[in-house]
Amino acid sequence: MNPVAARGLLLPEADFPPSFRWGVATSSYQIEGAVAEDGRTPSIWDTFSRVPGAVAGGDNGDVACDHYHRMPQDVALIKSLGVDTYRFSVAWPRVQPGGRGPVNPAGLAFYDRLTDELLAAGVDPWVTLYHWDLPQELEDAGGWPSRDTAYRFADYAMLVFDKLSDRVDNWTTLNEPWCSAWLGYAIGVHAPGRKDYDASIAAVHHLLLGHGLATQRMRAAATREHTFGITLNTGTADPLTDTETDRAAARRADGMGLRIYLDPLRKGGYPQDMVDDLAARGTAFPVRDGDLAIIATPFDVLGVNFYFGQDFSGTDEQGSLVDEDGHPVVRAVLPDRPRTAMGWPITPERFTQLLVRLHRDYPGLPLVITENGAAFDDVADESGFVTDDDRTAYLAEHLAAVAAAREQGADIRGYFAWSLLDNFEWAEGYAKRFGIVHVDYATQVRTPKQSALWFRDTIARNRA
Ligand code: IFM
Repeated sequence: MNPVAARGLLLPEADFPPSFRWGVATSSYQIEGAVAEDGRTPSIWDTFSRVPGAVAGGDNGDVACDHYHRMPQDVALIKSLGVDTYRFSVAWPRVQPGGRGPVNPAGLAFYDRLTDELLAAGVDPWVTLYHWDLPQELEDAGGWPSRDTAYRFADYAMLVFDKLSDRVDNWTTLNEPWCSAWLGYAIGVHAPGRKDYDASIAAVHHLLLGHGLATQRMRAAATREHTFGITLNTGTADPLTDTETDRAAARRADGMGLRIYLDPLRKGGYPQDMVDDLAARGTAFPVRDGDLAIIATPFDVLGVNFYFGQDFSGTDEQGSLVDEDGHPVVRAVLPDRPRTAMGWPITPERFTQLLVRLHRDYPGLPLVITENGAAFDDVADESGFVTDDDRTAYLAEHLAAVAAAREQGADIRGYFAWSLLDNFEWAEGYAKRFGIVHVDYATQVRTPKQSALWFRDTIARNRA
């Protein structure tokens, strides 16, 4: 019997058609380990995680889930969940050490084996080319704020595409460029840890340019049909109160979080209100002739990563309208809801709101939920099993939210749970567990949690 039903938990049930894609997702640095094997060179996360205080517990990805050595058994685990697709990312410094020059055959061979193993298990591989592990040498040469990195990214993408495109249909260029640009270059809580607002605006543009260049080159080289896309981290930005000040703050948050990515990707240019706001701060996107056409290269699917929605206020806690530098205040206020272990509010109804809005404001773009999930303070029993009612409920409520958005017309074609495994949660280290499969880091034993069994049964019910 379904483990959740057996416990008498009442969860919302959502129905999806047989064509709906069901998957689990991971990323290279978060699970692979083996950071110095087979020619891999350091990424910005290898460097950043050595900075004292940068990562909780002083953790790093040196070993992580040791997936590099345990890949076949992890693929067997994926198969056991009944998913049809596995979304993984490729580590740039493994495939092209240093981020430029020839391919490293030993590094690329890992993804070649992974692809074959997945296909043999009847699981469709979904490749993300960049999930934050920039080769350190490219950061030393300027990183994403440097225009050259966009061209280096397109070259690297082609190395992977040339090898895997005979077997891989689904290609995502970037995962969550907002995190790379904002967390990495503006506020410095992610690698490479820079705090330079102008650099982060340049990074936004060069990430998007890299996406466009890579998409153009992969499509031109394709000898059969592929699905190309980009994944954004999305949320909702509502005004805390119905005042002009709070509405302006929500507009700015939505602009920086979503529209500065989706407008150039789908509408051919940066939103004018954000261009004006940046001009008022004395900065601008470093656009050159032809860039916007490259960025607006058509793509086939938008990957949507959703965790929670937020409200925004245009005043700080003391009531001031401007911050210490004289810029307008944009203060996130978390809705008063139960929270996950990350402190993130649980807001499934805002997921529906977001998906319907994406469908309305960016029409004609199929959506796939490439990440959704939650960290909770799991307690494993002696056998390693975790009865994670909280995570199971989170997944059920968010799947119901996806179904509700589909009923309102949003073209949503699939859903990936984040994450397959407990893993290295960036600045939070290993303390935060997002997996639907528990990992005992001392032994590397994997044990599906209740949520994994529920997800497996939900997929089977929808297929039946
Ligand atoms: O673990 C991350 C992932 O790498 C990117 N999206 C959000 C997840 C949870 O924070």
